[in-house]
Amino acid sequence: MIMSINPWEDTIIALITPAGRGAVGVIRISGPDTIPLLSHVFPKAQVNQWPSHTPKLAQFYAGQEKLDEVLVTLFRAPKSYTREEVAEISLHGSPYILRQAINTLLKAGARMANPGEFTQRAWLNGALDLTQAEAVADLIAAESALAHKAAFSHLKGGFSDKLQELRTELLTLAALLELELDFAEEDVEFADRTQLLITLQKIQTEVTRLSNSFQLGNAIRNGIPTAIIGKPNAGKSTLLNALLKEQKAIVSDIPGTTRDIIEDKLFIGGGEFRLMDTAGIRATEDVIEQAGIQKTKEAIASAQIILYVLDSTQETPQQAVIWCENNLSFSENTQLIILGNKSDLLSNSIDPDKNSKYVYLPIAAKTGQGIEALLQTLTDLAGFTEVPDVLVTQARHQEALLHTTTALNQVQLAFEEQLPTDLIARDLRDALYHLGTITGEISPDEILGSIFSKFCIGK
Ligand SMILES: Nc1nc2c(ncn2[C@@H]2O[C@H](COP(=O)(O)OP(=O)(O)O)[C@@H](O)[C@H]2O)c(=O)[nH]1
Ligand SMILES: [Mg+2]
Repeated sequence: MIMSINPWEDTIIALITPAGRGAVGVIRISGPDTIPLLSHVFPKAQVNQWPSHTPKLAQFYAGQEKLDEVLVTLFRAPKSYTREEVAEISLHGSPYILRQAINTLLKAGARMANPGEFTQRAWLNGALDLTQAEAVADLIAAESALAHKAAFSHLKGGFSDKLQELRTELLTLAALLELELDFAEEDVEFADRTQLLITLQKIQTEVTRLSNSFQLGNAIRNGIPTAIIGKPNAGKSTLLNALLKEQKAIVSDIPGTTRDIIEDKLFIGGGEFRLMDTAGIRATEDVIEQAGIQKTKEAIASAQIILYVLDSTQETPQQAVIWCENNLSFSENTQLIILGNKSDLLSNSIDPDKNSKYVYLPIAAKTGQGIEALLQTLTDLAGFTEVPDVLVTQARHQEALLHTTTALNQVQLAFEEQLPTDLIARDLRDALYHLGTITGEISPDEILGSIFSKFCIGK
């Protein structure tokens, strides 16, 4: 039995490839006992002499049983993902082999890693900051090109660098004010207040820009919930199928066919739309259909984009708008698009209301007419065509930025009302604190450090 000296610095293992049968299954080990554990399962090898970052062919022993011939790579601390001793063993991906291998390592003293524990260790050991650690999970979860790009940019420190810039500027401000406090008795004003205000406003603008980018960032990270609604038989399910280019939902001329919400993901313009085909809204005695209509209402409440499909032979765009305004309660961030479906059945095209604030598009879901225009409209509305380099994708970051803004507004107010320096400095520290929680590097000593490094007071 191998035991670690510090129980909190134990050695963790996990299968890091998907569970089940595969050509290869990879087990990762991280912690101080990595090399003893390897020596235990590779008794015939000179593990101690293995060079770092170099795959080795070796015989894996589960006790007396020669279990598998594997490739194993040792990553010596601190040049590893977690900065600890790490090894990755590529075994044949048989559930039996992988189970036996894990059991052998556990019996030899390793512990099963908790979810995210490798990345947590990487963060604790300073290999990543918090936003980068969060980006690891996002990168793995990313399904669209834009979600991937945003996560990868965060992982590479794009967001951290931006925050660091803001932090440095705030620290300079704070340092100037703290300096004044140190010389409080002498009643000196080191920092020109007008200049400070200009710097402050620049930072405020930047923090606001970042926090405003969350709407797009969130849409990119989680996809845009998009509800397809309308009266029974308008052609909602036909539209879902046309957008997805597959027969996902049952289409029929019997009203009330769709009851459960039918969901699928649509990837266009690099982004993701979470389409929800819903039960047509009407008064009905059918309890199952009623339940479906209830679900439709929930889908509408959760939607960011609503596609109202109307049967152009039955309903005009104006009637649809009136119905929507009377029956839907959507927030100002919800976009409504009116789709005049079955336009193939009309002899004359319909003139939409030019003064309407809603987008109107004539389509024929059955023939595909107008679908391209709809896809383009969706991409434009989503903002997927103009994505800034740095954007906020997580609610936690957005929340911290809002707290930062509140604190910065306090600072501005304090400046304007010429409040005592110590009060301004306190609000500034508040702003720094909230900004620091994003990357996880809050330490008030930094302010002191900044004074000494920049002004060489030496006292
Ligand atoms: N001519 C024509 N028929 C359509 C069009 N879209 C749907 N339909 C028909 O309208 C009926 C109802 O369609 P469905 O998609 O099930 O409507 P839903 O109840 O809104 O989901 C079906 O018979 C479809 O084939 C269209 O663009 N043109
Ligand atoms: Mg339907």
